Amino acid sequence: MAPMTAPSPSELTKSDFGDDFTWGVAHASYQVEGAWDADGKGPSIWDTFTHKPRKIKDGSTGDEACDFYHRYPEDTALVKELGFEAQRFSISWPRVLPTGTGQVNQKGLDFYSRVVDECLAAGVEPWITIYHWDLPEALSQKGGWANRDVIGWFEEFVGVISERLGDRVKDWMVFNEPCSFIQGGYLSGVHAPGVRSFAKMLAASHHVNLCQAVGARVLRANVADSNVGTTHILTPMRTNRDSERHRRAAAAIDAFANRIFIEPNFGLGYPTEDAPLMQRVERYVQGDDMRDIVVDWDFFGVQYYTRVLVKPVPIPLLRGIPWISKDHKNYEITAMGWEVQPDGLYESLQRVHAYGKVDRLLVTENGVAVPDHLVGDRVRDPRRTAFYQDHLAEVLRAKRDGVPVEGYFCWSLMDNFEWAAGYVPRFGLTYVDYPTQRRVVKDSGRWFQQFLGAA
Ligand code: IFM
Repeated sequence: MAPMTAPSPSELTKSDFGDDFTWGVAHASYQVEGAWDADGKGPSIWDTFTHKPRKIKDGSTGDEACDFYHRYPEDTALVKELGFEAQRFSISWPRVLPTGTGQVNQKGLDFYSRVVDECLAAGVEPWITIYHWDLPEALSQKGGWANRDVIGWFEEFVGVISERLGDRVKDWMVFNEPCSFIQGGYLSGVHAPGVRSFAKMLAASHHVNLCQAVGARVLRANVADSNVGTTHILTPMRTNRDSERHRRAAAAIDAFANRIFIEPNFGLGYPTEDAPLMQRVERYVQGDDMRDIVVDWDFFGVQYYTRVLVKPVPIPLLRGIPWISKDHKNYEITAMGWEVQPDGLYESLQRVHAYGKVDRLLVTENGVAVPDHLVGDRVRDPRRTAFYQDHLAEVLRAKRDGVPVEGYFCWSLMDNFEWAAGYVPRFGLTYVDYPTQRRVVKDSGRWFQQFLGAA
């Protein structure tokens, strides 16, 4: 069947997506919770990283963030008010296990139990991400994701969380975007823990891939009727020249950014053919790893923000791995400097579907940062509304072309701490006035409220 063209974005209706489609919002512990040292929480790598000078663009930290730790009832009510039926949040590992293993911090665990109860009482499904980047500092001191012992540490963490929350939470994602926290944390060093090492990046990649399988196994053992998936950012790679050199550059960066974190769990091994340097990952592969790494996901979470244009530029740190450039001339640019290319979402969904390894896909993050201004009690953000409409049209096109997409989560419910970029980029459907912590629903949030039939 020939692919359909995207439906007209402004004419979309909720019913186009079907009754079983899950509509949700997403956020993550370090980006929203604040309370960085409250009630027995241990430090995470992001606490350490942000407390160092010059790591974050605006010099900020997540110490207070959106104060979700105290405001989760109000924020959960907002999820409901806007018409979403699911709230995706993550667990801060050191809030629950302050030094990463051993002694459990009951107050930390109780907090997540209260968030779950709050969701259920509001009629909002809690969707939990086990790990969204805030490793306990104590474990980082021992090498973090680059130390193979992380497999046992992670197994313990997933066990503690799932035993406590698995009676009420059925929908789980093991990781959020391994590519981002491994490449950012161990290769470029722009994210915590700020390491720059090709070898450690490879070791950490393999360990995370093994932890995907360990996490899925523990969740399935502890949670009756579990729905277990994971999430990956998909970044389609483009070239602007039809040369063999450009094609090989795009294939190599695609292998490092996308395939290295997806294909081992699908039982396809590491994509070393397109990226010969990746063969060095074999140094970290032991015994039955490549058998144990395989996961039969209940669902696969696609996260999509932009596509990139690849240029074959050798960078010494990356030892010849081609890196990327942008083609800003032709596209609208977001506050993150990313090009707006909705059809890249269609392409990413099709790509995952084409592996033939997962029966159900969800878009577990998609959204945009644009410069927002609070004027009185209103934030007019037509560019964000248009972004969502255009991307939803691509989701629907994929669905109509046979991709089993079953849900869509906006990034994000509210403005929050955007990692190395601090608080300047605002991704929320809700504006956060950080000095007062007041929430103001933006026009895009009101659009969703209407679209979802909650206005
Ligand atoms: O804010 C992040 C999120 O933590 C992971 N996915 C991308 C978002 C926007 O950069």
